[in-house]
Amino acid sequence: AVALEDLKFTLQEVLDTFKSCLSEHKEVFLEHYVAGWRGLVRFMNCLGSVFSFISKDAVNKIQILVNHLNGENGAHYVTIQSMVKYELDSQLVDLTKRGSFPESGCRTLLRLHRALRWLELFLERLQTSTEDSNTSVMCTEAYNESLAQHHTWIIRKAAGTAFWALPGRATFFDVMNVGSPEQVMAVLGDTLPLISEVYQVTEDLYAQNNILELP
Ligand code: 1PX
Repeated sequence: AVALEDLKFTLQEVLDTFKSCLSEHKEVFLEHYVAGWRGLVRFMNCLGSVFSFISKDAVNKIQILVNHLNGENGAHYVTIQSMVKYELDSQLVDLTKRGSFPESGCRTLLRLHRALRWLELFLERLQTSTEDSNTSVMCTEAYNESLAQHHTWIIRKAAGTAFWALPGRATFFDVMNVGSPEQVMAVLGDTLPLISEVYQVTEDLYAQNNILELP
């Protein structure tokens, strides 16, 4: 019962944090972005231990960003926009090959940003799915269209194997604990546009600064 209440709280929190991510001038608050990811990771942890190698990497990247936020230059990390400007102006980013700044905010956030695209594609599929749709297939397709293109063969193999351990659609909806399938659809309908917008704003920012391929 405790776990289920946690989940309910978590999914509501995910929804709320992605809502609060964007400022009125379409800046993305790093604190809320990171909080959104925390919620997603908590949800993923409830799906089983086969996903722990994925959540470990996500947690690691979240922590790097939190350290920047809480560090002495934290004021530059309030929004993704200010972070990019600060790190590029101060030459704190490895642009072509890995070197002195393996933990730059820019390259770290880029990994989560790419994963957000996976999430967008997966949730889109979930939203248009029917009772007999297969979550593993939806997850694999979303992955192949997004993150896979940035992963090595070994990671793709490991991820592909983990996807087959995903619970089926009905269980997946139960675990979300937001109510009937209709209510799940409503939550998805609420969340997806926000996630898409946060994704697009970040994507445009990275494209404008020519940093979509950071090593
Ligand atoms: C309502 C549905 C919610 C579902 C929530 C699921 C949250 C998923 C969170 C996934 C976060 C993954 C971050 C991956 C970042 C990454 O690409 N890292 C790689 C590159 O990093 P590097 O520092 O070396 O440049 C790194 O090599 C990654 C290793 C771990 C494997 C990553 C596989 C990603 C699969 C994503 C799909 C998650 C499926 C969860 C099932 C629901």
